[in-house]
Amino acid sequence: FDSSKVTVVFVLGGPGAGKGTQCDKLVQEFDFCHLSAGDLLRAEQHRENSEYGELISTYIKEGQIVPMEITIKLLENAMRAALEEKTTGEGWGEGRGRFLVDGFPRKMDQALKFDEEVSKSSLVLFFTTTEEVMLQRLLKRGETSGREDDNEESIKKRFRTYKETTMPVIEHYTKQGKVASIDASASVEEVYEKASAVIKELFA
Ligand code: UP5
Ligand code: MG
Repeated sequence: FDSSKVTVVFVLGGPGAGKGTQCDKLVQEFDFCHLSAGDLLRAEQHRENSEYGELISTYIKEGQIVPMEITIKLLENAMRAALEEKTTGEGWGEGRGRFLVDGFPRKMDQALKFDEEVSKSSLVLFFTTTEEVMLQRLLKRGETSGREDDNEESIKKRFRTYKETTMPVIEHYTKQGKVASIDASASVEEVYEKASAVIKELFA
C-alpha cells in the first residue's frame, strides 16, 4: 500500500504498562485502527497450518523478540486489510488510514526496517511505570488471561528484554523528538486523560 496514505503512532512501554488497555479506549474516541503486534503474533501462532506456530510460542515464552520479518509481514497484512475495509466503506471513517501500532517496534532492527519500508511514525506514545506495578498487573491478569507468558519466570525475561532491547528504540525516537511520555502508574481513567490529550492535540 501507499505509505503516504497512512499515519502511524507507535505505542510503547514495558510489559503490562497498559498499552493495550489505553489503545482500546483511544479507538473509541479517535479515528484510529488498533494493531497489537503481540496479538497478531498470538493469532498467527494459533492459526491452523501456520509454519511459525512453534517458533512464535518459544520466543513469547522466553520473552524474546520474534524475527522481525514475521512481525512486519503480519503488521503490513493487517494494515492492508484495514485500508481495504476502509475504501469499501465499512471501515473506520474517512481520510487517511490511522494506526495505533501497539507493542512495536521493540528492537532497533524492526524500527529501522519499518521506518524505511512501511511508514515513518508521527508519534511514539510511551507509557512508563515501575517494574513492581507492571509485575502486579501481569500476575493478576495471569490468573485468567491464559497467556503463556503471564507467569513470573516469563515476566522477568520480558522485563530484561524490555530494558536491554527496547529502551534503545525509545532513546532513538527521543532523539528524533517523537516521544510523548506518559506516567502509567495511575488509574486507567487518569492515564487515559493524558493519553487522549496528546492524541487530541496532534490529530483531532
Ligand atoms: N491495567 C492496565 N492499565 C492499568 C491501570 N492504569 N491501572 C491498573 N491496572 C491496569 O494491561 C495489563 C494488565 O494491567 C491488564 O490486566 C489491565 O487490565 C491492567 P495491558 O493493557 O494488557 O498492558 P500491555 O502494556 O498491553 O501489556 P502486555 O502484556 O500486552 O505487554 P507486552 O508488551 O509484554 O506484550 P505484547 O503482547 O506486546 O508482546 C508479547 C510478546 O510478543 C513479547 O514479549 C515478544 O515475545 C513478542 N513480540 C515480538 O516478538 N515482537 C513484537 O514486535 C511484539 C511482540
Ligand atoms: Mg498488550
